[in-house]
Amino acid sequence: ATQTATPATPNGAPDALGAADRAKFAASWRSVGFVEDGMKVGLGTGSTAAWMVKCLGLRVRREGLKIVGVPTSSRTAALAREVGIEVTSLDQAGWLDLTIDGADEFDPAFRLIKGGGGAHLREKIVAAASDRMVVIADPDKDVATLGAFPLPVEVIPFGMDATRRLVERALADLDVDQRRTVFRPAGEGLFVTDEGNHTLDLHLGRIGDPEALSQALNAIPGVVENGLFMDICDAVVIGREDGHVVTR
Ligand code: ABF
Repeated sequence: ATQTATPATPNGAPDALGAADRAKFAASWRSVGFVEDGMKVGLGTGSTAAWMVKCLGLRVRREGLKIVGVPTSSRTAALAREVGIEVTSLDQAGWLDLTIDGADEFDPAFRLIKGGGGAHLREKIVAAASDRMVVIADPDKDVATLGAFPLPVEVIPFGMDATRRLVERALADLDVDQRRTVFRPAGEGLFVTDEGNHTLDLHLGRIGDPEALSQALNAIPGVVENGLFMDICDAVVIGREDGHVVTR
């Protein structure tokens, strides 16, 4: 992929950014180097992915890079349009060359927890419909075992309390020790996803067997999708506060 040298960020020189944004920008700028002319690109959600969308917009405007973006949330769609990226739906695009997205945690096998940003359902559909998925992250998200970050589960509003009981029963059946479940709040009520569902956050401490847990959760009728991503991520780009970037 062709890419010009690290530019001033879309929000000013990298030096003017806070430490966290410097790390996110560094990973994002490196990740958009994977994007080539003519590609259909899945655009993730979250604060790291927002930097990536800005960086990609910069390449579109400066280099005339011709790409089509498929956003994973209404927030990302609005930002992509704002920075000059042509946006379409996954159905229009058909299949994607590459998806770039953030994560809440990743382990050595590139298994992920996603959904802290509330968009893991669309994120998983888009990533699964891509030839490659690249995750952008900071070093704090690099874990030996998943689970310190609460695992998001998207739940249909109809019968949500019964669904929660079934989730808790599944956790008990899997001998998960710590199993506090919380419907994610927002304002006076509950968080509502782009699909009109709620998010049940599972506070588990550690997830010993992500594959078994994912299967058990997705077998519950009111569960739409959980935030464990396995066999989807191909590479992780880790940005540090000093601007150093490692790709695994
Ligand atoms: C998305 O945004 C999510 O799947 C993940 O939950 C979150 C990460 O957010 P941030 O980049 O703000 O830490 O990628």
